[in-house]
Amino acid sequence: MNRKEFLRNSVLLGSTLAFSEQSAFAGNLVNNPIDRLADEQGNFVHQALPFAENALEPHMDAETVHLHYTFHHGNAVKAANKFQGKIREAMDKGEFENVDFYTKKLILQSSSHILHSIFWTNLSIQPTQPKGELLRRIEQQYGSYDKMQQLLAYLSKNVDGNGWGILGYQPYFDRLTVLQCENHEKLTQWGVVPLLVIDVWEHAYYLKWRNKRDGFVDSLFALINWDNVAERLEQAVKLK
Ligand code: MN3
Repeated sequence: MNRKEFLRNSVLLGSTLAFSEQSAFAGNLVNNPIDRLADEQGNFVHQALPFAENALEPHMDAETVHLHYTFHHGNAVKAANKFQGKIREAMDKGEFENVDFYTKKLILQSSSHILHSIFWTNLSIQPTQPKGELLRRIEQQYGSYDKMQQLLAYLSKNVDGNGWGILGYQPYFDRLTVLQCENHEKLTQWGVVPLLVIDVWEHAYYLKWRNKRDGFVDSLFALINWDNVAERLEQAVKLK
């Protein structure tokens, strides 16, 4: 989905969903055509969901989407802004120990914000298939789409505790990479741009799937917006 389509869909959804961020979102776009995670002053922004909260039923229930988007993601945005303010205050006072303390807190919350923002746009009411350059790279590196999907599913299901499975692009090596992330920021790799992220924190599935993380991960592949993943790859390749 390009920026115009995303905006148009947001406007269409606006009549049925109350997005307090919507006007701010439309009014403060920066250059990245997919994401707007911060405004021009550097404040973190909780951009609108690209679909209605019940749109992903039955794979993902509306209550889970509501709680996940509004509180888990939303609170990460609030916390990131709070910690960023604390860092600015501490910098003004020259209190570097406090800068260090709040920077670590900011990294966790801003990483949550980044991954959740990507996560929502990775999901779609209309299932699509990987094609073009994305599919070519997947087949070249992993042998087939099925094999890559199996690897991504395996890593996602087997995260220790809370975390994410991630298909990313590594611009330094011009290669795709499949990573397992603990919490929101651990086990990552310098430079990798996330293309497709799978949230396996319990809040992402527990209401519907209970303890069956494997079932949730397998089910999620029916919702992947591969056009969004392909668009992310197209942007990321420009960084090489
Ligand atoms: Mn989450």
